Amino acid sequence: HIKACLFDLDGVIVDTAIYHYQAWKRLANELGFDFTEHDNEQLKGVSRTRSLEIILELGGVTQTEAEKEELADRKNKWYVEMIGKMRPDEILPGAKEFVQACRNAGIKTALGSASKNSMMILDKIGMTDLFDAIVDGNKVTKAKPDPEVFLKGAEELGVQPVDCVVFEDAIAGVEAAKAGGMKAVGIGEPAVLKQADIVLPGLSAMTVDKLNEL
Ligand code: G16
Ligand code: MG
Repeated sequence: HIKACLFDLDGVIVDTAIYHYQAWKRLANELGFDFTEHDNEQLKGVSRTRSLEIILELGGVTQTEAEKEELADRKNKWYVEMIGKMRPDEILPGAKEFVQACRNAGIKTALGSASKNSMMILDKIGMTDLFDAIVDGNKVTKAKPDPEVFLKGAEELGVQPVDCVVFEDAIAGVEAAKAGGMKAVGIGEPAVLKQADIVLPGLSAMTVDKLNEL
């Protein structure tokens, strides 16, 4: 019997990938190379530091640790400027409704995101109060596919991993859920999210009844 639902943020609740993309592209262009939307796929669910490393590899650029820190900060300032303008109408279809439906059914809810900016995003879209626990990039040391982010979420909720369902759009995120002993609902393409128990195009296709059929 499912007692908790844990949600990834980018790609499940909102689509911030577009803002990450615009900020990374601006950084790549300043460094003298291009960064395409196709390249951006590799960064989904990946931490800021790792994302920068991937971009520098794509551009064939080497930087010192201090330079990398400055570049990541520069990108983050542009990103924060963009998410500062986010509005509740940017919530992905059905996301708010499903999180609310879980709560109405007595199922606990948590956020499990790699982002260090998740509190700001939740505030801008007006969803902070819909989560019983928020575990994000500020609280974890090991990135997905390590299960840490979701295990911490389950712990904060006081629920066993086996009673949890994770909603994820990234391969690494689905892997993290499975590695933590949880059920995983993939948001996206079945051909991509092969490890997920079921794959849906979005949360508007999800219902509380479906939770116990997993
Ligand atoms: C999100 C995005 C990633 C991003 C990461 C860190 O993860 O999918 O592209 O690199 O957060 O974000 P920030 O730079 O804001 O700390 P998630 O786990 O919500 O999909
Ligand atoms: Mg994601």
